[in-house]
Amino acid sequence: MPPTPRPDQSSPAPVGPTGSPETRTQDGTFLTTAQGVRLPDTHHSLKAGDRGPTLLEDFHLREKITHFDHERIPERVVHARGAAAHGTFESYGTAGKVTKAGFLAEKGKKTDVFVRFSTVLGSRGSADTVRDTRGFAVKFYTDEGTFDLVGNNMPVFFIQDGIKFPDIIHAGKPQPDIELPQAQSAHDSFWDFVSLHTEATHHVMWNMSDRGIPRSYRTMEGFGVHTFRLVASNGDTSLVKFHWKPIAGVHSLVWEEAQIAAGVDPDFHRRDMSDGIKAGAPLEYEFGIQVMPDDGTDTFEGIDLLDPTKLVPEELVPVQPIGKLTLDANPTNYFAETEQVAFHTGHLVPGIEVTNDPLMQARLFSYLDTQITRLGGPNFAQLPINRPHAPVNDMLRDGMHQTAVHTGLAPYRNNTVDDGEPTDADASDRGYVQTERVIEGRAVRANPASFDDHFTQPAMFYRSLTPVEQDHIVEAFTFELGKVYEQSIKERELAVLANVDKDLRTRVAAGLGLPAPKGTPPKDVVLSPALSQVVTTPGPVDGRKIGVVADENADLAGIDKLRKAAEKHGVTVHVIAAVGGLLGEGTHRQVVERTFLTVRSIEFDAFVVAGGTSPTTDIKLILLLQEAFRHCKAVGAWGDGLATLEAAGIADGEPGVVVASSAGKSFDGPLFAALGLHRAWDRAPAVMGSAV
Ligand code: HDD
Repeated sequence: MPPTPRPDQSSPAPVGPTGSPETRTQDGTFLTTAQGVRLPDTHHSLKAGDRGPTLLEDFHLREKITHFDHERIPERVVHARGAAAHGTFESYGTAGKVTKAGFLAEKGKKTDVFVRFSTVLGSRGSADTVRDTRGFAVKFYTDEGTFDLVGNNMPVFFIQDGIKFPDIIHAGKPQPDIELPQAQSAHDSFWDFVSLHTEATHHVMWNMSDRGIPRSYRTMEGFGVHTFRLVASNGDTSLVKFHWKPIAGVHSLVWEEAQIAAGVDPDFHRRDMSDGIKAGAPLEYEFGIQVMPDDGTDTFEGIDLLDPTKLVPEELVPVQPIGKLTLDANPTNYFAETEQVAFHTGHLVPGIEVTNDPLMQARLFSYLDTQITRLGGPNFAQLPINRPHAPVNDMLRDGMHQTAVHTGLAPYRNNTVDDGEPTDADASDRGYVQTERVIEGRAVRANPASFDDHFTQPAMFYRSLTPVEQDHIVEAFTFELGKVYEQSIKERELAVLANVDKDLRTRVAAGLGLPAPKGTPPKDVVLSPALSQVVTTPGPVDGRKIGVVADENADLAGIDKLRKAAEKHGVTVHVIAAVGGLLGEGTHRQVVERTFLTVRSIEFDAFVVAGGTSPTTDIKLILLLQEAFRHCKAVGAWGDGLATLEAAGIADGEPGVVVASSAGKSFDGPLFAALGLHRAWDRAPAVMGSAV
């Protein structure tokens, strides 16, 4: 299915003499120059004889090469690696009580969106599955102007004041001498920084948890991180935290999968998103808010709402659903859309305002500034992907890459020359009128004392997780610190962990072979079970993939039965065999999509051996099944397909192993249930070994 082209975001299109901006299709008859001159040949430069030197007069050669030389723009200084999709946000109308923002307040109102997911540290060509925070940036093209919610898949941030952002990023990016490592934090400078700046501890805990290696964008939560101020139509204000809850549930890779994927399929996440969209399984999330009173204290139940290293537990303030986001169209052109999209925390609409969070305040400066370098000047809002869908009537003029041909004589206010227009919009005209707030105080470079508690919430996070999730955190810390050269940095980080949790410190220290330092971890921490992502009842399986192992003797009709049932659940089924080509003939003929040589277990969420498949001792297949089993994925077989599982040492009766005598409901039901649990974690102690 070809990607659905989206409208060209053309509402207030900069109109040129020849009309509105064009979507350049590549299906015209003749190749032309950029000036529209038809070309006879683009394979041979103009030369003095077929063995002679090239002539400077070859304007086509010079235009083609010059343009090519300038094809790259500076990559984003952070979040360079990203993938995006178009979609729609539909409001439930439930936020109408707390905000006048039309796209949230009006029930059923639909708003176009463009969402870009990203990693933070890696460059544009780095792998998707590295351990890192993921960006979750949403551009809402509302009819009151564009609102950007530039969030992450973790609810807290490394630092409390934006002035430290260059420092944490310099520490996290590859070393300046030999530029390594790429796209990850397992190096001395990162751990040096975070062990010295203990406010980073909470975010580091999230990074070292399974949240740092999401299964897909579809199974990733999103957070606005900061506290925002919402303004209702009667002027009442409240403080909120924004959340994106994936309908498919929150799920992650296991670390070994993430590492394998980085080599086998560095595009793992972007491929998953675009394949899913093409297969008709859109990515879906519920938008939600936690609402706290705006009582002038900027705190709630002892939590400083201006401190971006703190979250508000959902048990304390439940997330209220206010709308649904559906991503159902891939970009038409990566560069034009995904690369050139410009997010800015200052793109706000009436009804949504900022708070004094010092991280947020710095961001309000940084995003606009960075686009000017990245996109070559101040007119980036005229790029099709950045054009608001609300009418634009600004007085911004000229500048690099000006594509609008503005009319009028008076780009200033007040004027009489252009009949006094444009005019000011007050709140009743849906103008953005900032809510008055009292700001007074001494100019100081200081944090409030409440910012000093760096350990209670990291302890809450660790202790609220299940044992298997805690094991993963221990392993991640041990892995990352194990890559650090400087002993003193490892010891300092262990001292930090000693102030979070005794068990965590002891196990990581044991893994590193270092003494466990003393600390004062917080006691009596109130837990938040909502932080765990392990599910005990099956969730949705849309977008998941099942690999079916088969050969020419396999029950091909059974594979079709499974495929039919899978389609109803938004799941795709792919046949894997020893060699490529077709299996069988007639209606149940199967196309082999992967061979034992081209498949890796990370591609699939479950593996099944079709009945009738002859048992094989092919080592590649055995390793494939064992790998899936080791990663706690659902595996299964019907009929005598079981023999192949047994050859790989996988027995009927193990957790997450689905076996039935034939294809059909008795097999599909338990298989989709196992898939809906994401992993058979009960198997973990036996197959993954215990963490330290
Ligand atoms: Fe940032 C990009 C998220 C703090 C400065 N940031 C960027 C993107 C995301 C975030 C998702 C990628 C947007 C895209 O897809 O184009 N950033 C966050 C979150 C933060 C945060 C959730 C903390 C809560 N960022 C932050 C601070 C600063 C920046 C404190 C600077 C003071 N961020 C930038 C930037 C980037 C950026 C340098 C790089 C490219 C861009 O903006 O457009 O301006």
